[in-house]
Amino acid sequence: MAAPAQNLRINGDRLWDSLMEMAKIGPGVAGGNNRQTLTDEDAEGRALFQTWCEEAGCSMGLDQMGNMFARREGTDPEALPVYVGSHLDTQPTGGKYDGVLGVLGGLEVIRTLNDLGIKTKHPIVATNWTNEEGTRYAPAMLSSGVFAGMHTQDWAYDREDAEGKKFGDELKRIGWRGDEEVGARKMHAFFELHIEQGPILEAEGKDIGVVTHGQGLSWTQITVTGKDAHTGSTPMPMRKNAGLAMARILEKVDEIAWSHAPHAVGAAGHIDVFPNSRNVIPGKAVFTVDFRSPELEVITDMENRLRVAAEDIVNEMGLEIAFEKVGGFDPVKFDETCVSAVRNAAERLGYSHTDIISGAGHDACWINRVAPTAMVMCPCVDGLSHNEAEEISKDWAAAGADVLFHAVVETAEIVG
Ligand code: HGY
Ligand code: MN
Ligand code: MN
Repeated sequence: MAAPAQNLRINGDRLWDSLMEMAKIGPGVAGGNNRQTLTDEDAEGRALFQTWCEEAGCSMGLDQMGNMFARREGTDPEALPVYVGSHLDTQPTGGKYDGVLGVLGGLEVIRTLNDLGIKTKHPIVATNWTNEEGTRYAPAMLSSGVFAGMHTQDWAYDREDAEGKKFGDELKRIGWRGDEEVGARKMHAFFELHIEQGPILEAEGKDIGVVTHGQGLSWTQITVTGKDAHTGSTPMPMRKNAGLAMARILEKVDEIAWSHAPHAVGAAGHIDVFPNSRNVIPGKAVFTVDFRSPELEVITDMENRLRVAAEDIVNEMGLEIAFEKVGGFDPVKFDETCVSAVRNAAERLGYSHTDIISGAGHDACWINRVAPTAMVMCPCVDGLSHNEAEEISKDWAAAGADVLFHAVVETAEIVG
């Protein structure tokens, strides 16, 4: 396939302006974003994205999980489209670029093709996947997971947030539940641009990460049950302290992850104690253990060792424990042809680049199961993400979008 000419570049100013415009929707309290999935702010961000796509001449599609598809026609309407996108939903203390760069980078590919009057054989579809973050509704990458056949739509619709609101009801409430069957769309390929969310590219002075693999993820929600009691008048030997048991288990999580250094990681980001009153010994603790590794057998080992250690801790303390797997996916190897398109694009454009394994999960990890898929990464400042201080440079954004443009357009086959 003919590659785009080396001098073809996206419009970095326009991309940056769009990022800053989108960042005004669902602002955080410290310069980032709180645009959680299926909130009114999510709906507002979707509407802005749709307006921009329609202004770029795209026809819009919406499926029953709220996944958004903005299609730019190709010269061969029968040719399977090249999809390009990510997610607009953010963490509660999220940054302005996690996910958003990939959605607006996809739109920028279309805008640039329009500017240059370039036709491609395959249509190109800019995409926004619903609920990538998995914060309000576990698991992460929920809707790309339904699209890839990893979850049923009914199961997804029944997922509840902390207030007991169901996913399907909230999707309908915000007015973004479409009619299209989820997963009916077939893809020629899928590309996702994303910030690295880690320190490697910046530390190595590389503009571009050529993502060859994604590490696997395991989320286990643990419920420890003890007994509410007075923190003052209850003698220490009589206590059934679920909070203490959780603390001891979380020490084990850290120890187990370190035992598989340097690549495995482990922590708990979701932690609730009940009744969470200053003078009540916690009778219940609910928390989610997040283990990750590029190797499936390491993930399995960490899960098994944690279960044994946690059961020993609660048995010794006379408490109860329950485990529920609430998310997970195996390590991913992306499509070599698509990965080469990304690497060759970086080379052609003169951007420094290195192969990298994604530490974070992405919609591309599920879409890779149903279509040839690859990712492009750009650095982020101090490797920081899932923090309102998340920051990238305009040049990094433009470089990532340039490489995305070249990989997508080469795969979509320029016609004229
Ligand atoms: O959890 C993840 O890796 C992604 O940011 N949702
Ligand atoms: Mn993301
Ligand atoms: Mn994220």
